[in-house]
Amino acid sequence: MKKNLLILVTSLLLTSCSFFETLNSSSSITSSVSSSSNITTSSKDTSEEINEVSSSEETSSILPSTSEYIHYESITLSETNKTLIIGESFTLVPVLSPSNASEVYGSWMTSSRKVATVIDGVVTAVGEGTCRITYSVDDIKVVCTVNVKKDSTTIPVTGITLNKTSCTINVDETLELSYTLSPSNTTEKLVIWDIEDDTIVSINNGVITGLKEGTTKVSVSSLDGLHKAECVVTVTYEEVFKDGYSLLWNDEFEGNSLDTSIWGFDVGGDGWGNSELQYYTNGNNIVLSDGTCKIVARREACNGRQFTSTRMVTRDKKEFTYGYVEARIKVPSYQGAWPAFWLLGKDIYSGQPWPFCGEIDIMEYANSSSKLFGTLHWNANGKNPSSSYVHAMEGLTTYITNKTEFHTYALDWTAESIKILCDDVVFFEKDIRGSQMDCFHDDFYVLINLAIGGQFVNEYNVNNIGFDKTSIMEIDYVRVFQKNK
Ligand SMILES: [Ca+2]
Repeated sequence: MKKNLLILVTSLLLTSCSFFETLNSSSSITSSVSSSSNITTSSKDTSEEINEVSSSEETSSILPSTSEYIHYESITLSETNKTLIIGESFTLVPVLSPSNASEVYGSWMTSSRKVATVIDGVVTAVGEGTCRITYSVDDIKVVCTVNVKKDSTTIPVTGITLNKTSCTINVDETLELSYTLSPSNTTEKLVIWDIEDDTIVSINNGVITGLKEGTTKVSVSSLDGLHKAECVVTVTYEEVFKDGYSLLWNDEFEGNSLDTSIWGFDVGGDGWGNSELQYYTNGNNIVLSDGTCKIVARREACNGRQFTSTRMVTRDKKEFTYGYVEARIKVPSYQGAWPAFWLLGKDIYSGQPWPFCGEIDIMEYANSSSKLFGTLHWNANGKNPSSSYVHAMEGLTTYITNKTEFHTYALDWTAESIKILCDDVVFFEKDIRGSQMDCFHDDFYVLINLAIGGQFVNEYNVNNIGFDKTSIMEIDYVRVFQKNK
């Protein structure tokens, strides 16, 4: 790898991810990215419906205990005959006489769940035929006959396929299976998902999640059960491991929301000491899906800024001294992009202002350049805040092909030295045993952010920022190991 030496000791140059502002806790605007949805009905939904039918059938009538109870004389249903088309539903209502009779609690039953289901009076046509919907109170039973027809425009399903016939996922990993019905213009869009062994995977609208090691089958069927496709799912368990080290903490970004026991947010839009253009929201620009965390920057007005983004931090949650810190990250590339993965001394807001607290920049990129920066910042006279302020900075750069693809960015931090790596190759190393570098022997926390514009990228004009609506920085994992003694 090509290396460019960059050694500077200066009082104010390239302040990088350095910040003086206090935390701004003002509320952020609400916005969110909704993940793509489809029109499937999951097996879970379907089975829940059936369970509800069963339980309501077993419900016995209970008379309310009230002194003003007015007993009914007769009960009829709002309809006694109904013709429906498959997929349609309507609500049956018990009609009491006299009309001021007290409410009664009866139970609903269908004579054929293959023709129509009933839940709390809501009748849904599921298959061709005739059935009776019965409402029972005490010894009284009232009936509505339901005829279910196929719509003359019904185009039945003739086949179903899955996008995968086999797949392998890790425990806690998710994967979305999608199905295709044929003909493509079929009017019967409902499907049923099923799992052979639901202790190995779970499924929700086609999204499967590995639960434990093993192999099972996931299937999707047309509603009439005549057409079915299967995928063999193998779940593996791959331990997060580094030889000679123990895992201190990690976040693999599985699931749908950020783990707040690990991450918090720096919120605000004052430029963060670097004339940055974005407003950092309180997590509104974070999306978790498919096992990665996305920081989604948006071109949108917010609290006087024209962009929103996120700076996620482990301050007060995960702070540590020394270790091997690694993240697998994809960064965006355009004029104004400033993605960063870095660490700050934990006392930056409590007695040890920057740069006395120390800063370790593991990854920073500017604009669409492929030049990767790894940099340290500290106070040249040591971390004691009463010593005079002399910003010291030292780092190196290297060139990374395809920064928009995943790379691992890492810090190997011991009592002796700090090494910064990309894809397991050290590109910057610094002995930190000198007394002026005492800040690097104290607790730090992790920050990951996507800044837009500012000093590091030398771009201050919102019109020059090189994305239209959204820009994404994607993080597969963050892992922190400590060397075994
Ligand atoms: Ca992951």
